[in-house]
Amino acid sequence: NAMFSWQRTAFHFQPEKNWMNDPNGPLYHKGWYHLFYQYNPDSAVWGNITWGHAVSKDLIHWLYLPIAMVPDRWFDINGVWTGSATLLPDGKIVMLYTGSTDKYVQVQNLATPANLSDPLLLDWVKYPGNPVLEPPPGILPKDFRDPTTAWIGPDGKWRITLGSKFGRTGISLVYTTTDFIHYKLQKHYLHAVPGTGMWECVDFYPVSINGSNGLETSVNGEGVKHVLKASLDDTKLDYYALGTYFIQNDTWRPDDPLMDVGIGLLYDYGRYYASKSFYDQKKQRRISWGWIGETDTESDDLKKGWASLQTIPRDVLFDKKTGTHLLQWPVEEIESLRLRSQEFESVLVKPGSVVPLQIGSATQLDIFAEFEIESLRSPETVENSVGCGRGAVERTSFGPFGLLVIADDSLSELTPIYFRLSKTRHGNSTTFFCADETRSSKAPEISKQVHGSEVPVLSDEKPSARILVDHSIIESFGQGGRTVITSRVYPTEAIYGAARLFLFNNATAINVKAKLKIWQLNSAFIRPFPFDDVQ
Ligand code: DQQ
Repeated sequence: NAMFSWQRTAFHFQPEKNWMNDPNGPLYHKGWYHLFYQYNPDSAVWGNITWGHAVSKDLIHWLYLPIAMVPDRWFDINGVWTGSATLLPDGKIVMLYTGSTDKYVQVQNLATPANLSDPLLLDWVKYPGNPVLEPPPGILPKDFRDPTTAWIGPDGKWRITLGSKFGRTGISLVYTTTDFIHYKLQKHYLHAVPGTGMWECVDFYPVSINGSNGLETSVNGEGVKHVLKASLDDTKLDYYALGTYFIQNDTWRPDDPLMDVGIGLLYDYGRYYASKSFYDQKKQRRISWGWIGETDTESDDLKKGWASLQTIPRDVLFDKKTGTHLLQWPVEEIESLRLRSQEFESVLVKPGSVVPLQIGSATQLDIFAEFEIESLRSPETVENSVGCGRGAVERTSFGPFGLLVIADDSLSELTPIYFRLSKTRHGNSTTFFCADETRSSKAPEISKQVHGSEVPVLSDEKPSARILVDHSIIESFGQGGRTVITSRVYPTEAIYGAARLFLFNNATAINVKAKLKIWQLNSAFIRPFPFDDVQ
């Protein structure tokens, strides 16, 4: 189907056709990274959910494999829903996933690879005694899903947690097990936050306070904080918080109650949901994936014949400098796609101006930008305008300034990725990092929003951003990945050779000097596994 074929991406993972949502059970096994995903093999809208499967040597080039699990048993006949992998010390692999039963009850099921010596893990065996977990008393049948990777405590018992709700309070239940067949519900919730509704796709993992590696899921103790992430069904946003895990009673407490799960930080302020992380034992890092949904209509998706993508896998680390944020960064393997680069030392962008960057085609890019700010005058009024504003057209003394991405020559389509500084009456300055989709496409019936959030810019730092551009996806990482925004856009003019990149400064009281390094990125190969070539 050629409709909107330019919206296909060049290096983001997406199936050849039909619907995809959450990333499932990522793991590394015998030289291959495995990604499973919620997949409808029959249509470009959600339904008939199976587990799609793909493998990669480097997290960038992917080979599609046959579907790993289909809804074919009473305990998952209405959907093989989201789940996670656990690698056991003896080399076995345990997959726990949610099944929607013949009665639409959400239960947890166990599956294992038929043949562990198969690097491709092609065949999966569902445990005949499934389900291994049913909703406990007090939990409604449709509020019990998405088991995490298990972690093991000093008592030798494995723990999993999974999301639910109790009234309007979002909760995460904890179970212990030794054999992944029999489970015991713990007395306490791992955590609960009133008013946040149903928690989907809970993720729970340690991060190192001082180290620069990721941590295996069971690591705990000195020098470790724990991240709790919940995907809020009500808002379709992925909230996280940093805190402390108490193994004695399997509870977790946020460092800052005002920045708790569901009310504090987001992994990504744009189009992003249902993320899942895993520990990569090959490179000692924690990698997280997120689902980029569509913002067009279902009928357009049906016409296109496909819907949704996955983000570039991101390295996740604790931000030592702030102590309050995670850092998310595209895995280093993306750099293998870099072709020629161009550098711009100090491009002056005066108030109210737009400066084209002569880089040729601008559809597949890896951009680094750093901005120096020069005050022109002290502003007559100090705007109290904190936030991203109504988009990049709203001018204040200190912003917005940044880049116009996936723009055409006449600027009829463009997506500004920008900073906006707000001086408060006390003279303090806060910085917002934003993406404005409102002029990203001339196509009708597309949800176009202004996304963004505050990003800490420390006294020894300048506002900086890394931006990955891939035809219809813009992943923007502010201040080394403290604040991340994914934009799903649908250009109709700014496509292929017509796509351009510009600098802009819509502030009224500052000059901006931009320093940039921009790489053209090659396409990744993402295609069926070449079984025939091998046999
Ligand atoms: N998607 C799955 C559920 C999960 C939701 C169903 C989140 O398991 O809660 O496709 O997007």
